[in-house]
Amino acid sequence: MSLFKKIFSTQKKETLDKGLEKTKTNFFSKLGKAVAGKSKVDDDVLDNLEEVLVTSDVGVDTTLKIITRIEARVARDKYVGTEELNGILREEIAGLLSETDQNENVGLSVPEGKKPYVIMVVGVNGVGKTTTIGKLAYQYKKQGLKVVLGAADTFRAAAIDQLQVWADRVDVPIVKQQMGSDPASVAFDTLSSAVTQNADVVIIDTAGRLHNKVNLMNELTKVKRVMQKVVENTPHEVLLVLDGSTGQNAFEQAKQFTKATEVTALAITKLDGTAKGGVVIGISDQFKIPVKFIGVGEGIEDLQVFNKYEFVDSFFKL
Ligand SMILES: Nc1nc2c(ncn2[C@@H]2O[C@H](COP(=O)(O)OP(=O)(O)OP(=O)(O)O)[C@@H](O)[C@H]2O)c(=O)[nH]1
Ligand SMILES: [Mg+2]
Repeated sequence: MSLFKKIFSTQKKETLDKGLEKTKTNFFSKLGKAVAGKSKVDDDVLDNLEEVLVTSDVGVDTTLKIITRIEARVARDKYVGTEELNGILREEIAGLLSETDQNENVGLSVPEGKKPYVIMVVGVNGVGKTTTIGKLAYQYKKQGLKVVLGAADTFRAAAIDQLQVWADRVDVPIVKQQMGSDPASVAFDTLSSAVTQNADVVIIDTAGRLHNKVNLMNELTKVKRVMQKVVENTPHEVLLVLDGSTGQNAFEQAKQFTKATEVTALAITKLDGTAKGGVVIGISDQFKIPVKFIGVGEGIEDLQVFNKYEFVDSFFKL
């Protein structure tokens, strides 16, 4: 491994460790209480542990799977001391996630033969779509790729302005129209412009209002259909952004969106400053769609390619 890569990954790890601080403090203080006065992992401790996991936003179904694994282990090993619980939890959660169907994460690599590679970003309002697009554009540009942004969230003038701010910050071109214009038309223009400019990556921002879910989903379908008139089989990626700080709500949004429209990847934002980071474990376990990115801050560098093992490692590092 080159020195550069090493420095980068150490930094990445530190940011992740720091981002997960609140989640960890909360989780381990509850875990401490769950085993207080107990030397052995027994039914009481397992009951308490179940509560700790559920209240840490891991989700009921994933919690039950984890408890079942630990029960089996306790039955097998006869005596398991509570001081071992931490290590066991870590192993069993890593084991559980290794069984998920998700492909190994290819993160920021752009598949061959897809030029421009088109990513459509969806999600309800305020989850961090525009910010994630800015951070992604930065990462792709850093790799030497030519990026074009499309402001297809035409619902509010501010939405277009915000994307413009990111385009300026990253120094990449943006295609936009006035507020209220047809998002599909913006997407069409963006792809056409990207083709003309011989761009490598196109990222399309979309509106996320759910007050009329049917309309929103119809709109997304229309945007996709129009894109295909310019570049076939696009978008290549539909990235659903979820706000990790909303815990179980993020779960619900993932369920609703994946039912209503085709989603190919997930990004979970705002893991810094929340105690609900356990939701990443539940979402990784419950959805067949891979979590590709996590947001660990508001800065341009604060988007990480998600790696479930690194995540578990950070989570359990005291
Ligand atoms: N702490 C933190 N804040 C984030 C992160 N990602 C986004 N935010 C903040 O969340 C707020 C909303 O982000 P936006 O990117 O505007 O969200 P959006 O989904 O585009 O919102 P709408 O355009 O209103 O639908 C902003 O203040 C961002 O700075 C993150 O990973 N960590
Ligand atoms: Mg936005």
